[in-house]
Amino acid sequence: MADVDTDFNLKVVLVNFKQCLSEKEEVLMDPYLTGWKGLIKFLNNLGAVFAFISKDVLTKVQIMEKFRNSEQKENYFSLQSMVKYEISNNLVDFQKRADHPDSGCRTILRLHRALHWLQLFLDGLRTSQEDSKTSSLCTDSYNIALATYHPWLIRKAVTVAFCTLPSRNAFLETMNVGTPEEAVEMLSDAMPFIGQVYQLSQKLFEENALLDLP
Ligand code: 1PX
Repeated sequence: MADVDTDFNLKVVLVNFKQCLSEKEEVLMDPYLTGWKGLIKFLNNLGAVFAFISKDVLTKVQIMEKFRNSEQKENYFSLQSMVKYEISNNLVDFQKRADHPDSGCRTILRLHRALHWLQLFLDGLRTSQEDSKTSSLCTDSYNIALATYHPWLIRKAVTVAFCTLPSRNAFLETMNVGTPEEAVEMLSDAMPFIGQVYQLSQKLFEENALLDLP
């Protein structure tokens, strides 16, 4: 029987981040969430040791999908409309998680930080030597983008999981876009869009003092 996921590759997933960018320089929610769902599939393929990570991302995507399927869906059309709506209606907990523990803003902030990790990691892979260690690239990016936001236990578990990652070239092949060289080329094409999504979101969160939400 044909594998239903034969056409599923990282290029298809990363295109979603290009589609997030609207003409008005907004970040559109639906392709953002679709991109994350694709990344979850990749994460699941990397082995059971990554299950605790993919479960957390999935929970966050589901929180956002609930907003997109609610009566307020238009307010969650883009990251910009979400921020405007949640702030002007006092739907964000700024000091500690209380009345609105799962606001869209704090949920997207977690994904936004993780997107920074992804950007650094894929850029590291793309520009590294053939004999570079995937686990080191992963750890370096994690230490820059995410580690400060995670407690000790998670940092340890993450470090153990990274050690199970395949070599650089084998990892590039799991992207399912051809040879390692072709994967590197695909990443070079895709990374600017991820960078733009990250920058626009960062600006939005910065301007609205949302970068430290509990
Ligand atoms: C073929 C290449 C594609 C690779 C795709 C990989 C996609 C990985 C996406 C990782 C997303 C991680 C989201 C983390 C969100 C987060 O920070 N959550 C924590 C805080 O949330 P809370 O609601 O409690 O405030 C939460 O506590 C975290 C739980 C689990 C640990 C998260 C570790 C993140 C490590 C990121 C590296 C992923 C390794 C991928 C290997 C290639």
